[in-house]
Amino acid sequence: MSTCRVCDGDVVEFLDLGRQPLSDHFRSGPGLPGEFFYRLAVGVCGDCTMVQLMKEVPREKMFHEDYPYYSSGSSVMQKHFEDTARRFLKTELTGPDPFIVEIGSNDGVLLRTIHEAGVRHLGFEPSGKVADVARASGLRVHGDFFEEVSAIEVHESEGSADVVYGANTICHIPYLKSVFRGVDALLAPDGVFVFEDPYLGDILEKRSFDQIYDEHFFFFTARSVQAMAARFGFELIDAERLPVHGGEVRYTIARAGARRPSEALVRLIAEEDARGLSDLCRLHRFVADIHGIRDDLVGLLRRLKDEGKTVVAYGATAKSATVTNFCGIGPDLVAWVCDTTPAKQGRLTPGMHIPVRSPDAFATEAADYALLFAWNHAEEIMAKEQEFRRAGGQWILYVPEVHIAGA
Ligand code: JHZ
Ligand code: SAH
Ligand code: ZN
Repeated sequence: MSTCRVCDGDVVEFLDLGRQPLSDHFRSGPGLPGEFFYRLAVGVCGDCTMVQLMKEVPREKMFHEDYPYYSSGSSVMQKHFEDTARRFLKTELTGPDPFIVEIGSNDGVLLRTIHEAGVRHLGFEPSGKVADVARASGLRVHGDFFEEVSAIEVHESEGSADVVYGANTICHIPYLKSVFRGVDALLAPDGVFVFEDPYLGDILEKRSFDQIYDEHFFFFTARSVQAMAARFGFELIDAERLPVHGGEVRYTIARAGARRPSEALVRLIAEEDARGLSDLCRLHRFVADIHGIRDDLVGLLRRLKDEGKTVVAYGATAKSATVTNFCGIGPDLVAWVCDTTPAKQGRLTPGMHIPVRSPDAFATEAADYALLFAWNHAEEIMAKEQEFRRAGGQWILYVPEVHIAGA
């Protein structure tokens, strides 16, 4: 049992993914001392239905100078954030001196478009090198964690924000009470707090258990976010399903009573209630699914090894740390993994120590099979790696079940 980080209710554990390393910690050598491990387990709050990790990893261990995830690494995601920024410019940032604050602005993938439009902005980004990339393109970035104290400071110097936005960041923050108090201090009376994160509904349906790792602390539903917003004097007014990162929802929150809830929100909540998304029996079925995927994937990789096939992987994702460490997949089953991120290349994956190489190796060293760790970018990756298939290569996917693509 643990205590809910939103409502202080009792959280009941339903899934134990065992001993796990930091999902974005790529080491330069296996002999290096002191790799950090923790027990990755997930529970559901009996009171407010929020699904959450049983224990948090200290934030400085995850988000620091050398944090290696660069949001602009996917052209589909670049387009997604450009569209998102344009929408804010059109619908919310229309007053005389509009101001948008982004929580987790990373390399500036969203704020770039805001800046080009000449609109006042500020990113909160504690991870040093990714923030520097944003600063190099002229963006204003505060190198701090967003929480109550830092939000109040920014409000004192910059005034109220019309939009507070966070993509793939709010679900990373266990101290959400402090975040909501910060948003309360910073947001204009008719402003909106908008965030998008992986959707529990998609995770259960796609059995994408790899969305569970140290950085992903919360697994939201419209129901749980609605209850959370109300607790802090806000109101959930819209929920929009998004296709990115394997299925997300964008939540729009306003001050209580300030805006009318949308039809789409009412529909999504009704659908969630019908599916019983946070019922323990539904969650236990998910746990059984995960064990099936582990058996199938390890079985397939062992068979391919016995047949003398070469297997590599594509995308040294944070998500894949959960898959490799939970399934026990090391360099004996997957020779190496390719990734476009220079900060990951030449290093080893967390825990299982699979070497990371540049995609050049993928083009020159024809493997028989490629395990697609970045399955959420399947379309983009398969489109640019068509030669792999032409040369006889095959893609292995494990979402929503273990299969060979197109087979
Ligand atoms: P991708 C990270 O998760 C961590 P990850 C974080 N916790 C989160 O929530 C999401 O991002 C948003 C590479 N790649 O996006 C780049 C190629 O090599 O699935 C990345 O290393 N070639 C903040 O790491 C990785 O794959 C390509 O063509 O699970 C993709 O990581 C493309 C498109 C990507 O997120
Ligand atoms: N918004 C981008 C980045 C997601 S990565 C995208 O969707 O691709 C998550 C980012 O949040 C990391 O860069 C991390 O450093 C940052 N982060 C984590 N906790 C934070 C906090 N409390 N305040 C601001 N940023 C935070
Ligand atoms: Zn709760």
